[in-house]
Amino acid sequence: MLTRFVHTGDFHLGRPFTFLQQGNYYGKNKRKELWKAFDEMIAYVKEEEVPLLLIAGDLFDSVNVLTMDIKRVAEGLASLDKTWVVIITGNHDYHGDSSPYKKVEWSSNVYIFKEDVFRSVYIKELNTEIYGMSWVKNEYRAFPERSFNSIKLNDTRYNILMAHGEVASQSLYLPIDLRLVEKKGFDFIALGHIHKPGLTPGGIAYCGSPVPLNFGESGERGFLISQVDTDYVNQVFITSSGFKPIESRTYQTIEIQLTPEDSYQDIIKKTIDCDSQTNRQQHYYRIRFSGYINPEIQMDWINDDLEEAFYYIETDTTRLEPDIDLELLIRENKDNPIGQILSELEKIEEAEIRKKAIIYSIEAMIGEGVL
Ligand SMILES: [Mn+2]
Repeated sequence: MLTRFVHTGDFHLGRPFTFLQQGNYYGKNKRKELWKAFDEMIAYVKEEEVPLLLIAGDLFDSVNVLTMDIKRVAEGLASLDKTWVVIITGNHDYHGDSSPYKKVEWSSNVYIFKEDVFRSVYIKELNTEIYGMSWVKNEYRAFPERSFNSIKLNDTRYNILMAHGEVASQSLYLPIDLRLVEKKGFDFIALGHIHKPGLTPGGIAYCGSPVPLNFGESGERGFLISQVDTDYVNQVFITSSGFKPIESRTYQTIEIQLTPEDSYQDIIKKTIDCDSQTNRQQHYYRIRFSGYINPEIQMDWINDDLEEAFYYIETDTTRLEPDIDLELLIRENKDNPIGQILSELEKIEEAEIRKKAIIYSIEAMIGEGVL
């Protein structure tokens, strides 16, 4: 009887994180963090004696990951002597000629789907049948509908579907039609590929990436744990799923509004005040400045001046505009070359280009001490 199972995937193990700063100090930390999350997931499954672990694709970041990394995973899974592990491959670790799954030996508790049509594996002691499709190349513009339609579920078993793709009508990454897969009557649908975790009341789930991989991946991360109860009267299974968070450094994008009254020190203070000291020393921050700034202030060194206050910081000043009264400037300079340049630039028709041209010239003139 199946009592509980864990659904995870999209670990992207072996990803060579590159950060230009500080001799790739961040990349090394990120790599360690990914392995720590994998080890935590394994430790949870082991301690809780979870009988089934589903890995829904992109366990590895590419087909070129180091063999030592693949062995590390194989050893981790082999240590789960009370757990069946079922794996499908994704677009990153597809099962082609150089498949990472061909490079090492897998223990007998691990089952890997190796075809790009739906097959199933029945685990008798859990009365559970798992249907899955793996990637064997790096692009699927269509769902393997014919093999899916030929699936005939045995209702006395707990039935799981595993697929790695995108819920969309068109995609290069295996488009999945939810209505089609829902109709079949699976007890749980374990999806991979989309890194944002999501769970519907009908038991369709994206487990998400257990560790966020970039600034696009905000919000809580972890894996899904489901509890299965059997309603013997009505002969149905009742699945309740929840999210088990894994702690890791998160990505924070913060907008900071500046005004022309802000001095350089005010800007530094405003930025540091965006979060607590503990958080700033823990997470990744992308600070986006916007609004109007005193044109005397140069933002070229802002990142350097803030880096000690943050574990990681990057700053974006492209939305900032210098606070300049253009009409006044043209009027005051109407009899000299500065005024002539500005009124020439004013004739540019495209508004966005006109604005940029005027701002850059004024900044250059301030920089040269002409203004
Ligand atoms: Mn993927």
